[in-house]
Amino acid sequence: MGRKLLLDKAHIEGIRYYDTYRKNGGYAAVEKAFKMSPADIVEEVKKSGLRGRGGAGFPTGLKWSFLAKPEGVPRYLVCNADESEPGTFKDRYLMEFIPHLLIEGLIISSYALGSHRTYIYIRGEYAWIVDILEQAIAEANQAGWLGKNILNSGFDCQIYVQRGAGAYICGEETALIESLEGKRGNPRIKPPFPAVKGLWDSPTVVNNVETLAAVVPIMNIGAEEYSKIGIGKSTGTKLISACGNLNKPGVYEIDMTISVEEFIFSDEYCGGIANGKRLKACIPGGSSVPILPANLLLKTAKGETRMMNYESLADGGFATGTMMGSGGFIVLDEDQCVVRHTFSLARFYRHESCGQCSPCREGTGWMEKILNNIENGKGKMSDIDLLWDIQRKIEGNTICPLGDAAAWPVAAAIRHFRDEFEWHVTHPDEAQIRNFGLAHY
Ligand code: L3W
Ligand code: SF4
Repeated sequence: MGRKLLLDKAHIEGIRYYDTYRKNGGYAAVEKAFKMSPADIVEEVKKSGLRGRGGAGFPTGLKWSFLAKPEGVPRYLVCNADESEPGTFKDRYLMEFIPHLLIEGLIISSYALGSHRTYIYIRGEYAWIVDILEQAIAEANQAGWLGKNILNSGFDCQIYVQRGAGAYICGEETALIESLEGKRGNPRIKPPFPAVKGLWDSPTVVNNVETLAAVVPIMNIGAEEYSKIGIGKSTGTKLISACGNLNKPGVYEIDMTISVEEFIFSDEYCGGIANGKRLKACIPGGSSVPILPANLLLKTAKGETRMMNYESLADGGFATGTMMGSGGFIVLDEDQCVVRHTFSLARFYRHESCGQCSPCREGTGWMEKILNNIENGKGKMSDIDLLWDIQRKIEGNTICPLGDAAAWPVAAAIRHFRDEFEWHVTHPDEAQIRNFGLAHY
């Protein structure tokens, strides 16, 4: 049984409410943190090895240490709760069941960064969670954990919740900042990074929900102990939202030392593939990361067992590896059609492209049309090469990572399931495709 640091108390009845949360050790981390200096907390987070849980895996302490501190200019902490990556629903679980963990993490992080006004930017569709968070913030205010002169430290802080309006792109940190400022959520060119010029041109740290919640156990058990959990540069625990053709889809907390095989097949986690089917493929980090066929999913390029951590999932680069991403683990069984699946993702990215850069605006629409043709028996063999060419021209040529996110699933699908694309072209009248790329598991 792996160690739980975030969801260990999520099952306790009433943990959503302040009194129960407090009785079960809640807010002890704030008490501990306010006895330390802000700089020492930043150091502690650096030492813990915590990496951003939103998708990029950027070291959190390092990001915090980049925060500019010009005299007389406010600094902001923004919590990215715009969880919209297909297959990703871990932050929703955390906010819904144990909201005070996030509020506690936000208070500590705000103190460490000197943010007196901290924002939670939440996906618009999570309307009921807004109510849960508002109530938790009101309870924290009532109990004196927020507001003026918290714990007689002289530090004032308030947390505000802002709902998005349903655009995936607002999960990109600079688009989120634009939206928070009341503008259309168009990503900005980086640099300058938000740590230098962010919300209302002030230095700003944007972190994912799970990242900020993880600051609580780091304070409670100390950075040294936290850094010993997990492996290598994948320290601590990670929330994984597992979905698709699984016996037990859901949100799991793992300590990043388990194998992919154990995660999919053991009863402690996903309990194997539903309906006795075979595993065909998996996207382990949200729709933006490369899909892998079962044989490459379970073993790395070096033939080693693939583990559920940042390094092992990426082993071999994009030829044979993928990414941990946001931890949205999407599993496809033998009956699923990769072409159809890729078409569905392409449609999503075309719809969500903000349209600022030509390669993304034009390329996503073009890829969607070609994939629609191939999927519906109107494709040509040359379309497969054309698709490959288009995704290559998008990758690395756009303002924000949505362009890459649209390109990578197409590239990986063609790389690993080209035979399935070809079959669609040569069998235009046949129905659902089956049994391509199956590992003999
Ligand atoms: C200061 C520097 N700050 C980097 C900061 C930067 C950002 C963080 C990581 O995309 C990925 C994306 C999605 N000075 C800095 C610096 N920073 N250098 O570090 O930056 P970056 O650009 O690598 O990542 P990002 O823009 O945050 C995130 C992928 O995640 N993804 C998406 C998941 C979506 C969700 C969701 O819906 N909630 O999680 C999944 O894989 O495609 O590639 O803060 O400012 N020199
Ligand atoms: Fe907009 Fe796409 Fe360019 Fe990102 S890559 S800024 S979503 S057009």
